[in-house]
Amino acid sequence: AARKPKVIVTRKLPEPVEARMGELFDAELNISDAPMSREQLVDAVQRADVLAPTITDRIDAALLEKAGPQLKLIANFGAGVDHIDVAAANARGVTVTNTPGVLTDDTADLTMALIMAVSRRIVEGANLTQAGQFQGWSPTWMLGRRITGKKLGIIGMGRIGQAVARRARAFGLEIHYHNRKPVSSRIAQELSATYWESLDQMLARVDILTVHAPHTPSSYHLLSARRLKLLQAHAVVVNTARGEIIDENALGEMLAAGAIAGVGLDVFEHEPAINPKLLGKPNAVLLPHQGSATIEARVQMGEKVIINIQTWLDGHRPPDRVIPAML
Ligand code: 8YV
Repeated sequence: AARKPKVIVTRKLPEPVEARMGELFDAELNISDAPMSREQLVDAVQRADVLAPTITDRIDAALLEKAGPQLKLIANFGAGVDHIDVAAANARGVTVTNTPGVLTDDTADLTMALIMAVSRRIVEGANLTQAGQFQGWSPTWMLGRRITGKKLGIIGMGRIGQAVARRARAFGLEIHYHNRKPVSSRIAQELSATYWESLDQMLARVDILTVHAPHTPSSYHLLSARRLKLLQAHAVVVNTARGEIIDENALGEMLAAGAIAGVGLDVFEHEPAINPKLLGKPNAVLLPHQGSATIEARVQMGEKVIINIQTWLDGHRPPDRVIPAML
């Protein structure tokens, strides 16, 4: 029988995924789950036929320079590939794949949870109740803002943006979106969605803003200090995409100044570090990058990694190949 390909997996994955990888490949698993150091990553790309990294691995051109000629596939565990220099990989004949689709609904659910948590002050209320500070109801106490009837602005109308729009429609929100191009008229009609070619114009009109774009050189600080200032003072900003899309410092300053009503963030500019300006604020609901953190999504992400590797081994084009033109 042919030699099994060496697949190096950089982080601990769900047990059934690791078991299947062990059957199919010469799999080197990360039992400790500690993120790989740069040295470990260099060693991995020198020995692996296939690398299965995650967001905690920086696969840049300098690392790829050090890769051995046997490295042919980077099968990322995750949808976003901003930690991988896809162009540099492709230039060396290394294919890159990701895991889209299987985390769409979970990320959209968490987005709705953040919209509700911030608008209705859920975390603040839960914390004070846990702390024994519910000392009697009052008509004017703990008032949040209604969700029904408000204008939701979506930046990035791909799979996740559309899944958020569908959920938001059921909550009576009005859908506005900014994207490189409008969605098909069928989808626009289904969602009663208004397209804004000008992000600036959309920002000035929405009550809730949510980000669902990939992080690329052109989306870095797309929400700059100047653009954030276009938001209304009662606006809520939610981000479950990538922290780098928002100028986090500017966002923190606006929050401190009361220039926006609140933020719900699952992602940060310098994860796992949190900008101190965002800490200790009751109107900032912060989560540790939990968008796709469900048992189901993690198993399906692993299955997608396996299918991409297997398809590539069989000599076919992997289903989730990422090409720079998509980014
Ligand atoms: C993961 C994500 O937690 O898929 C993505 O882009 O951000 C999350 O699903 C992580 O990136 C896995 O590598």
